[in-house]
Amino acid sequence: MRIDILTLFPNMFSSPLRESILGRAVEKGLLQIQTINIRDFTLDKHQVVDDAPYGGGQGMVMKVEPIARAIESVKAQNPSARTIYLTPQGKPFHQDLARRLSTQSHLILLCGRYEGIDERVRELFIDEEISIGDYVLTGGELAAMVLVDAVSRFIPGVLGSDRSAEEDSFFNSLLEYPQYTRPVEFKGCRVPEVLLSGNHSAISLWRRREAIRQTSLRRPDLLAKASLTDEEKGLLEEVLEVNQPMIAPAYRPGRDCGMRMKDKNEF
Ligand code: 4FV
Repeated sequence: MRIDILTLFPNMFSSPLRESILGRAVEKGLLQIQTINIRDFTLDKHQVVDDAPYGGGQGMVMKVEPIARAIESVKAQNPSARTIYLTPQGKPFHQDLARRLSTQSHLILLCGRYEGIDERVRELFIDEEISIGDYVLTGGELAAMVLVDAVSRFIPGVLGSDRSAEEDSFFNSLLEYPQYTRPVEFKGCRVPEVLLSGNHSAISLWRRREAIRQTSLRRPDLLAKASLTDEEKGLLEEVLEVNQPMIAPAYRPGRDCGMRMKDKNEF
């Protein structure tokens, strides 16, 4: 996959795209990432990329011409590249969207700054608008990195031979089951016996039940859109009987093992 990132701060991408899994994916040629400085597409000696908003108001707006030239320079090489603008006004980013974008061969990511971009960029060049969350960043760069990371995990070979992004959280809209590794006991907290049993069908049943339990406790909204098997529906019934009124331990770091009773006005 090729990804061209249009930004006023290309250096922000140097280390995140050089480290660890993404860095290796670039080395292995599974990912070609190029940062393009929008300022290089200004024609004036002061390289102006922003201006005051027509109609008044606070802040500055990114000018249409440098962005247009930058996008056209990439589209000249590959007219079928898909242009995405990272913005709070975009559709919410999620795992299925990441999986869909991973099937594209060439993405252009536009990172906004200041109050945003001239609306004509949207009208003339943007194929899709994506938001990583309902909060305002100083720029679209971090959002672009989040998207590159989540999408890259679906590219075969990026996660390494034995791993595929298909097993992750949100696979089938369920959160992941609890993970444990050595030591078998820590501060009186012991690894669940079933995981030490070597009984793989019992382990996989425990993991499916725990994935459903964690999802029902932390993200019941996800359960609503999960397509559960009949067996999973049975597990959910069980879990719902047991759960009330317990909550997940993760909300109580450093307390004793296992579940605790919920204080009514906790949340
Ligand atoms: C954002 C988001 C985001 C808005 C103003 C950049 C900033 C500034 N992008 N998901 N949330 N962008 O906050 O994607 O131009």
